[in-house]
Amino acid sequence: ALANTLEPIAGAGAISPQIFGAEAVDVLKATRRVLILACGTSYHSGFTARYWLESVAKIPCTVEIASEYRYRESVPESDTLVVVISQSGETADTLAALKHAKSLGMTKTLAICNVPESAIVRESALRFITRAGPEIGVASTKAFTTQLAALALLTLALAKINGRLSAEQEAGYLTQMRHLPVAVGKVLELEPEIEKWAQRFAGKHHALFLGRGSHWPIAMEGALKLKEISYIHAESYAAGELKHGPLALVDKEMPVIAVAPADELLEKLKSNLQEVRARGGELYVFADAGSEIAESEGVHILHMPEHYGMLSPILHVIPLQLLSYHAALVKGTDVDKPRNLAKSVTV
Ligand code: F1P
Repeated sequence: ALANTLEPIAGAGAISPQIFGAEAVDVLKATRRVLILACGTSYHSGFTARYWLESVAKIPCTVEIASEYRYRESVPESDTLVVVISQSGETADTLAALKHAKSLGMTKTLAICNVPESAIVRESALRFITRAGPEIGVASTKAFTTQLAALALLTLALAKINGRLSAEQEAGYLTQMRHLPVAVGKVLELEPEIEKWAQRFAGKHHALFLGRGSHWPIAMEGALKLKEISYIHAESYAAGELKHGPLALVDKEMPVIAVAPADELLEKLKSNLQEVRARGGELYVFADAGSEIAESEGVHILHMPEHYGMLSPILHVIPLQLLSYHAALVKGTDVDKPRNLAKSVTV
């Protein structure tokens, strides 16, 4: 059954054959909850997947920052699938968190990783190799989008195995997945506009990223990318949290970047954006085709080519990556080798 779900994608080279193995099917069948452990960008892909696992596969999911996990007295739960996510497969904190989970008796482990011969893959019972190709720079970009694709497939596999996916829904999701490269290509065509926006960030020292639902972790990733490669201090918040503190930071010097897909949370997000505008904050909004948000004084809008349903986070992160990249170019920082950061954090 799993092979049937995932086979069309295998043709696109995105999935390791190991996941089709009988062992994987048995593990997924017995999975009642998922614990995701990861650091940095990989943590953000896990955080996005939590929304998918809960809403599509109806499986409870916890996402933990791997560098902290082992310092908590967490209570192990049976039937848990531990998913560790790492671009490099060598991140010491993620490896330690994985070993810690195993020492607590959670031995059903799956690595989502870009490097097949890595410590984290060796330590995991199952592996899903993302095959994004080597990341040239320190900051993860294509590793992130392929992690999301892998996690979407894992969600569909769990949903199907547990009888949560109709044949019609499965066909719909897989069509969307197959169309993803074309959709990504169209998003990349927005680059010249994003480059113009980036010019406005040259003199900025702070930025705020807002999102809601499954796009909150995308806002988090946008803020992380901007920090990592342009050294602009950036924070991200679930948009509803704005009034609980961060609104105090907003003035005309504070650019506010909003991830605004045309989903059921858009109306709520729009009222958060009005709160920002009322304090003079300049808004940069990544909306979808069809999102009714009007451009006005201090409100800049870019429309994504289409709304992409469950997989929308995969598309919405791309303009944020491009914005950070161009902001870094404008500031003259080294986008491939940011100061103080290492490609794999092995200590
Ligand atoms: C985790 C990570 C990256 C970040 C930087 C430092 O790496 O936080 O997300 O871009 O390279 O390490 P990994 O476990 O995904 O390899």
